[in-house]
Amino acid sequence: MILTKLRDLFASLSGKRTLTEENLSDAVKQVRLALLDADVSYSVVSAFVKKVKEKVTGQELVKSLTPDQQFIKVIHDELVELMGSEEASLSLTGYPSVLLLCGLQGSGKTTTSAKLAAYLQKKHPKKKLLLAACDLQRPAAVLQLQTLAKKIEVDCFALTGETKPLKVAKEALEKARKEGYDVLIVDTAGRLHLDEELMQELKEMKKWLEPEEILFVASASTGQDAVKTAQEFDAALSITGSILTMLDGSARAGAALSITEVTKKPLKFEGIGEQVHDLQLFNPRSMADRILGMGDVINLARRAEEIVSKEESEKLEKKLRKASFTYEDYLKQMSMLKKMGPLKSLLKMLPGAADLGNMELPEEEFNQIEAIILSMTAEEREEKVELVPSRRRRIASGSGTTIDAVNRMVKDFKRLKQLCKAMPKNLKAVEKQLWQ
Ligand SMILES: Nc1nc2c(ncn2[C@@H]2O[C@H](COP(=O)(O)OP(=O)(O)OP(=O)(O)O)[C@@H](O)[C@H]2O)c(=O)[nH]1
Ligand SMILES: [Mg+2]
Repeated sequence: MILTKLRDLFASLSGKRTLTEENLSDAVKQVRLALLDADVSYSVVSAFVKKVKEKVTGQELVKSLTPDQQFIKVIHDELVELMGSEEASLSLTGYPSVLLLCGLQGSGKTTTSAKLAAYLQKKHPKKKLLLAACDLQRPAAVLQLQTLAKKIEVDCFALTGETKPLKVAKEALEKARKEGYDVLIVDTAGRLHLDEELMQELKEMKKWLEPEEILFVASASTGQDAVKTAQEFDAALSITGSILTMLDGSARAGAALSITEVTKKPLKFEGIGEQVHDLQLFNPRSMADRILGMGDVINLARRAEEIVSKEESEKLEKKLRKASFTYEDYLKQMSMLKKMGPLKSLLKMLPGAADLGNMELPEEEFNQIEAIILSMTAEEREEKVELVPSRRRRIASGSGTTIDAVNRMVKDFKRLKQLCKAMPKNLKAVEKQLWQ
């Protein structure tokens, strides 16, 4: 990880009061490599490194920061600034507000259209939403959107047999106006390459729909191509923002930097899975953390907050710190995690998540854990008595599981307890490192 490398590099600098051209060049080289490795486009990396260098050279050190901390802070701040500093929200002032999604084939437009509807449904439950299926290029595209719409119970407008997307768009807008829909989300056809004819079609749609938001959807795996594609979509349509999908995959997050740098438009959302609720506001600070390799603490906290009331999570945190975390709490934690979606994607966001590799639990195992804990007596759940073999046997038969399963659960519980105890310290260390 870039942080470790930098720390090694600067270990020799302790005692020095300023960062100079000389002691910087190696560090800058590391940053350049790390960004290229994260798939940030070459031109963006060069511009970025130049800016960091200017900012840092000769800078008087803040007393409380060591040179490496200072340097990392500058990089972090620059990354955040480049990606827009603040979270950007959607503009929704029209009657209706039209959101037009565009992007290359397979970038996630259709899924994201439905995800946006699900997001707005949750955020603005009073708003009436309409999806419009304007991808007539791919035979199954209309059905795909209709199926997703049905799943989240949002209306979807489609015209069977129609071949002109503009016609569908016009009629959808008419319906939205007539029937008092607040938001119209328009899914469009994908482009394999930047294709003039299809781009023209989008331009026409833009003219008719006068969208409040034109959102360029790109997959995080786009890598180096992201710059060119984003540039062309922006040049043709003057996009209002972007959405980065597939951030849950193995792709590096570099496209986020490239896209914001070339379009100068905010990244508004990020897609983090295939399910309709796997969409969250793009947070520049959290993405900078991720690029620097610190785990995605902010997003984890936010998703957890959505489900657990603040009070409850504070209580839980206190318990974790004091190690008075019981089986009862474990069960609560498990069911919260279950609600939060795939455990794996959550655990990946934690700093030091590699240690948690074996903690991945499939759905049936959740149920098994639940059954086991529910078969324990109150005293057992609070760890007031030792779980001797005879107790474990009783629990196994009471929960319809096996002694092995009970043993495994106990072991996992103890392990989680230990990890959780260490976690707040991790978080503090990260904070300290950056902000002191
Ligand atoms: N893992 C993951 N998969 C995603 C995400 N967003 C979309 N997908 C998947 O990516 C595939 C393509 O998504 P679509 O929404 O069909 O993409 P599209 O841009 O509409 O594709 P075309 O209409 O063919 O241009 C689907 O299998 C989606 O389930 C994401 O954030 N994470
Ligand atoms: Mg599609």
